[in-house]
Amino acid sequence: MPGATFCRGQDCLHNCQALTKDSILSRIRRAPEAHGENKKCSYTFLVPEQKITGPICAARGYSNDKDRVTRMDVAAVRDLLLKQRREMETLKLVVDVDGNLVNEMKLLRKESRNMNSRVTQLYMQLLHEIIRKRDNSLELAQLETRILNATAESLRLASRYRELETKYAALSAIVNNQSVLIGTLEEHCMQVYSRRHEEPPLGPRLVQVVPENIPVHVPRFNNEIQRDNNRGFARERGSRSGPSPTGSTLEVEKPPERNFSAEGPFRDCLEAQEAGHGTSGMYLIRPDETERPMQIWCEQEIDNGGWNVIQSRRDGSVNFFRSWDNYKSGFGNIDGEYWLGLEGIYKLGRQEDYKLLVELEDWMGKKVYAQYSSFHLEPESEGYRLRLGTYQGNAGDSLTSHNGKQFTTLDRDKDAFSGNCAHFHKGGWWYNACGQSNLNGVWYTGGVYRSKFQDGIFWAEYGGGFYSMKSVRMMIRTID
Ligand SMILES: [Ca+2]
Repeated sequence: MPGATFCRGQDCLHNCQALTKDSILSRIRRAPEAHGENKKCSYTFLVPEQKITGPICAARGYSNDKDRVTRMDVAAVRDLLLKQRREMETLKLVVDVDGNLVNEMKLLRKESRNMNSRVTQLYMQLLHEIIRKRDNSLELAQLETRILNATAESLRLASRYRELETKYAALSAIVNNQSVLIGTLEEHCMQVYSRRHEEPPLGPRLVQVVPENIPVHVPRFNNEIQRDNNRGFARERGSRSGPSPTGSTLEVEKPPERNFSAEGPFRDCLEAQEAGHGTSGMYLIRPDETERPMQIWCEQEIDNGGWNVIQSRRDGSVNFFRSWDNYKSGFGNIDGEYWLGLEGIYKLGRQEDYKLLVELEDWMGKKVYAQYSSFHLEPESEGYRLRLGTYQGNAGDSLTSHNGKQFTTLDRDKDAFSGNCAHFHKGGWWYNACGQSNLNGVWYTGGVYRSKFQDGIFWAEYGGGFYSMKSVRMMIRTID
């Protein structure tokens, strides 16, 4: 077609789509001038000015050629539609991608919020921990202060305790010295008195310390022991409490059969044990060559049993400041405090080889003992002289210095002291001049005692002369 614009394929479409109908027509009209006769165009298309929004129908018989829709127009429109569809798809893809991005964004925001919340929580926890640690450190500091204070206090108390101990030792030494001094002065006084009057000095004032009901004269040996009829087995019916009346002789009645074995009396507690009596208690014994049986407490439950208890102190219920005859025959309550009697101990001790056990208990409840490998007494004609073997134990040896000494009482002075040791120690014992032990002394409460004389129940190696033991037992047993 002469004077028309020529193009091919997509380039043609591209170049021509923006042209208006008038411009195209004008170009068509101007074309022959520009290009000459030999130019050809394979397609001719007209684009209406209005925007194409729907299908375009190319009606045959279109009245105006200028307005007629050609195949080219349709193809161009199709291409345009295709291109728009592609663009729409591209846009849809872009929208989809954007939607995913939005979702991801939402998720990220949510995670961010969660993270913020978690961070806040952790921060609060951290603050709490910091505060708690500060509180703990404060408490620790307070505790350390308290410990330091307590330590200082205990050190102060320990120091004070040492001071008191030192003072106590000094005071004890003073008391001991004073006691010795008093003894010396009394001796000196008696010597002066003796020189002036050339007659024996008066004895200690016995009336003040010896109860009136102590027998003055006991014609012959008997088992003059107080009995408490309130308690226990092997108790005699109708027996008295308290010391025997002066000059009376108490017949030892055999207890009811139900309390004692019919096999008794025994030679000693070991024989009773061997006869099947394994319980500690009161038994009747009759040592060899003895006319009358006597009561004794048998300790069958310590150290294999078979122990004959010859002396017992535990509550101060019996007065031990007594005469020779009392000490010879014995006194007290078999199930309480008592002294078996020198004659009984002598007769018991000569029938076998015996050993001695001294059991001591202080006021803190601590028990200690002193054991001697052998023990017996010489007869009355020898003043019941003490014969001891070697010591072993944990109480200390406070009896060996009395070994070989005769027995001294208030009314029979056989000690090595110029005065009467029984007067100072208020008991009966194998005094030397005077003693390292005084187990028949005065029963004081509480241990350390205050007295003009050293007259408590003391065992010098355990507590010294001014500590009175709470309980004491002396017992003898056949040597195995
Ligand atoms: Ca003397």
